[in-house]
Amino acid sequence: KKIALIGVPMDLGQMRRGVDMGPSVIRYAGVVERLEALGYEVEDRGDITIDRPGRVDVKNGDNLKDLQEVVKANERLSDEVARAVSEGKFPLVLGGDHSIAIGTLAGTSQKRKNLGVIWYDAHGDLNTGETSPSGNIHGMPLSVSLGLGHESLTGIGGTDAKVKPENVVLIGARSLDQGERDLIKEKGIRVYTMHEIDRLGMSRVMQEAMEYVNDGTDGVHLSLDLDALDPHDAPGVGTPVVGGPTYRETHLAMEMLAESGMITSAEFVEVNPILDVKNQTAEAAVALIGSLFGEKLL
Ligand code: DIR
Ligand code: MN
Ligand code: MN
Ligand code: MN
Repeated sequence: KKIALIGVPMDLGQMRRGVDMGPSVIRYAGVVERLEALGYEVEDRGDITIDRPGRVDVKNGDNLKDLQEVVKANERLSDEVARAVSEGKFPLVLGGDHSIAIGTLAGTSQKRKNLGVIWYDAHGDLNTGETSPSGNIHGMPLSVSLGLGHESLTGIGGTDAKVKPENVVLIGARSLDQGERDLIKEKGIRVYTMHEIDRLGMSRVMQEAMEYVNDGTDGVHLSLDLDALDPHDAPGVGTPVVGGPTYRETHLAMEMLAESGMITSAEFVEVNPILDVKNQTAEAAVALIGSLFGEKLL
């Protein structure tokens, strides 16, 4: 029961400053103590170094903002995650914006060649430079991990695709760009939008989603974007979307994942204290991490 905690103070994948303080405020909200109380040995490896350009939000000719800096940080993160996995530790990555999932998945997939992925997010993060309306790389990490997009991103941790489309499930989606919808259809990616959550309930959705990603895979990664939650429960995010799963529903999802024992790596991203209300979103992240690692009232 060993966890390697890795902070990634990245804010260059999107345009709201402040999400680089995510790892710091999640630690401040007591993540290490919470996990230790559950009996885990937590090795806090500190933060990955982010190169900071003098001017941020600079798009290159391929509609990618701050590409070089995002690539460098994700290469470092990939190495650090791969090291944790090879030492038999559970990598728990704290963001930072969601562009860091590129490095987490690149690192995890060094060992796990048939990785399942649960993408819990209001968004699809399935854009490429060609389809992105924003040029923000935090809207692209899942497509990059599928091997799509700019080669300096898809090449991090090796040129192979890190994840197969049939091993991915999206939960909580309610904002998808046209190119993302097209890609979901083309690849047949499984998506539980808010419609399915409303109709079936979170319990049934999680049951189905877990069966789906556990089938034939050699590990399952949870990528949890705090903007998946309804903004009432997680206001401290850069791109809130109304009408999301509640704090309670998300706890249920984490508790079901804990009971299944299938999760082998995880990341919690997009906590932005500048936009938050009294660290509520960081505290939600820590409480959800507690549930994911088996915390129970009785
Ligand atoms: C939008 C927003 N689809 C984009 N994406 C976000 O910029 O690509 N992902 N916020 O979490
Ligand atoms: Mn999102
Ligand atoms: Mn499968
Ligand atoms: Mn996201």
